[in-house]
Order: sequence, then structure tokens, then C-alpha cells
Amino acid sequence: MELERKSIQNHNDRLVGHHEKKYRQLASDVSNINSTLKKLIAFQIAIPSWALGTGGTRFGRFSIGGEPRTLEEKIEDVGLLHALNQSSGAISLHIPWDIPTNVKNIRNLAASHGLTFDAVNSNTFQDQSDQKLSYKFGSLQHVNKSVRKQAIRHNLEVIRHGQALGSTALTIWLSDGSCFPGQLNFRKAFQNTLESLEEIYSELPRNWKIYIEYKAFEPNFYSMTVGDWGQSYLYASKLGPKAYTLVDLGHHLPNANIEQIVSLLLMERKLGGFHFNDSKYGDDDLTVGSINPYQLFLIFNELVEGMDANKMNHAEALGWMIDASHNVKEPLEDLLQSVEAIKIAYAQALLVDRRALGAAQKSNDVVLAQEILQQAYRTDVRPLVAEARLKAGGALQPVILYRELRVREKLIKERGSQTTASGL
Ligand SMILES: [Mn+2]
Repeated sequence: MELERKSIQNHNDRLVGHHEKKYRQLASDVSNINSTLKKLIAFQIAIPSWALGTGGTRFGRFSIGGEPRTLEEKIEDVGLLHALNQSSGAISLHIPWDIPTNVKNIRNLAASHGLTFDAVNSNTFQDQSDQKLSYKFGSLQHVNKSVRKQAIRHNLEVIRHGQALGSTALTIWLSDGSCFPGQLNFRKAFQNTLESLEEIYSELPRNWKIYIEYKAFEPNFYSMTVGDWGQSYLYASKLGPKAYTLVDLGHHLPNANIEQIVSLLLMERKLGGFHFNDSKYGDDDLTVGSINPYQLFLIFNELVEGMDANKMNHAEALGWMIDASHNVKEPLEDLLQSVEAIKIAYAQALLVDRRALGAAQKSNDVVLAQEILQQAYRTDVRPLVAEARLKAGGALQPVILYRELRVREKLIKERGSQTTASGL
């Protein structure tokens, strides 16, 4: 289904008076309001194809109904989100879940919704039915060269699919590792993985990047072969200038200082991409900003500071994506909430008085430094984010309009109540 422009217009007409009152008050306090709005409008967050249905659990899945059954329907769902918030202008595909049958049609469909194709993701953490060798004991790290070759071939196939669609990055997340001490020779596992990655890297198209995503634990519970940012950085450094580390917020041990990791990776120009989500315990795949919005702000504070120091374009220099999927919320409403949380944290980070913070740091004024950060964090920037959305042609209140339009009911009518989207 597609949203009529008229329904967004009617919604905005109804709310704009109230909005303007709140926005004007906030805008008068922001010194660089026009450039802040411009940055907010440009900032797009890619939606992963696997977040459009319920999932995110290895236990029971409870379908919400009307979940997308095909790649076409996944693109339509992201198109709906983008029409509402004008901030979800890209989709990230997972191969083999999302292999297009007709590339030209898929490209046209995406373009008609104003969407581009973000990084493509390979999958060697599951065995596929037509696969000869098993990944039970790893893929790129495997002790058997034939298994490694098979996983390399898969990654090259993913690049080809991505190239056909106009994507320019490959994200590799490996479940490789070991569950028990003694199972694996760490050094050999690293060397095998590096050798495999080198083969993939050598086939990377000229304008492409490769993102090496790390995760502390799960599905392996003793060691992960790309277990933290140090290991990812080591691979990315050895591979070369087109290889970067990808930070997924949920892939750290509890209380890890992610903002510091981000800062140092940016310093080394090795931060390539970002996967947003939130967690209470570990990789819980919860809605961005639902558990720890202050941490999200602190991360964005470092992102903005580091990108500005490197003179990077905030919207384009890194791959921004949501990576979450769970079982109880309406998936599209959840994604609207996630995108909103990301934009709020970004807007707050843009408000930090950098000169004053620098001066406070130089004079070891710890109290003032905290005051400056929290001044930005405690500013209600929602009218600012809404104004950016309004200017871009989106809805002032995306979730409210989504409900008013009864989108889910219409999707269930169109697709059925028992549909399940592919993914985890
Ligand atoms: Mn991820």
C-alpha cells in the first residue's frame, strides 16, 4: 500500500499551529538553527529488511499479521516509513533472504519510494538447504579450506547482488568462534579468517567498502573470532583502506564505553558503519533509545565531535542503520520510534556547545563539562526534529498518523494474518 500525500498534508495542517508555538520557542535558543535543520533533514537511517516482521528471538515468533512476504513488500514497507518520516531513505538487504528475481523492477520500485540500497549483508551463520558444507564449526575461520571457500564464494555472490542494485558496501558479521575451551586454536582461527577476508577484499569493486562487524558473544559462548572492536580493527587494518569496523550497539559486554570506542575508531578513520538498537543485558535488539537514551546521546556526541574533527559529512561519511527485531511491538511503529530516537540524539549532539566544552576540558572544570553536556541532553529537541520532518515533507507525528490511517489493518487485509517475514 502507498500513503496518499493528502493524508500527510491533512495531518500536518491539523497539528501545525501547536507545533509552531513549541518550535519557535526552541529555535530562539539555538544559535545555528538553519544549518542544524539542514543536517537533520539530510540524515537518513537505513532500515534492515529483517526488521519489518516480528522476530529477534530463538523461541516462539508471534506474527503481527500483514508481514511482508517478498522483497517487493519489504521495499513497500520501508517506503511507508520514509513517506511518514522522510528519514528512512535506504534499505539494507540480507542475502540469501532477499535475492531479487528481477533487478530492474526492484531498482525501479525502490526509486519510486525514494529509497536507495544500503550495505548488503552476507549470511554464513546458518546453513541453507542447497548448501554442500555446514557452517556448524564456523565459516571464514573453518579448519577445512573447502568450507572457507564456500563462505568466500557466498560473500562474492552477495557483492554481485549488491552491485546490481547500486549498493556500495558489504557488511560481514560472523558467528564464528568456539563454545568450549580447547575447541579452537585462536591464532589459526584468526589467520584463516584474515586469509578468507583478504580473498573477499581483493574482489571488492573499486568504490566499495567492507564493514567488519564484531560481537562479544552468541551464538558462540566461549570465544568469538571477531569478538570486539580490537579484533575488528586488526582485520580492517590488515585488509586495507576499503575495510572498516562496524559498531553494533548491542554487540558489547554490559557497560562497555561505546562512546570511547567510537571516538578512537573515528580518530583512526576506521569507523565505517553503525547498527542502532538498545539492550538491557546483551544484544536484546530493543528499540533504539528505549533503555539508555543518555548513552545514545553520548555516542552521538562523540560521533559529531569526531566527524567534525575529520571534516566528514555527517549524513554520508558513515553507514547508518537500525539493526533490531523483536517479538512484541508492531514492527513498523517500532522502526518509526527507533528513527525518532536516533534523530533526537543526533539533534541533541548538534546542540552541544563545543567551544565551551573544549575550554572546560582544558581547565579541568569537570562540573562545567557535565553541565554543558547535560544542557544539550536535557533540551527537548522534539520540535526541532519535527520541524526538519515537516520541511522535508514528512508527517509531524508519524506514529499517530500511522495509527490513524490503520496501516496494519490494511496490510493484513492485503497480505493475510499468518504471513511471516524472512529473518531471525
Ligand atoms: Mn548488527
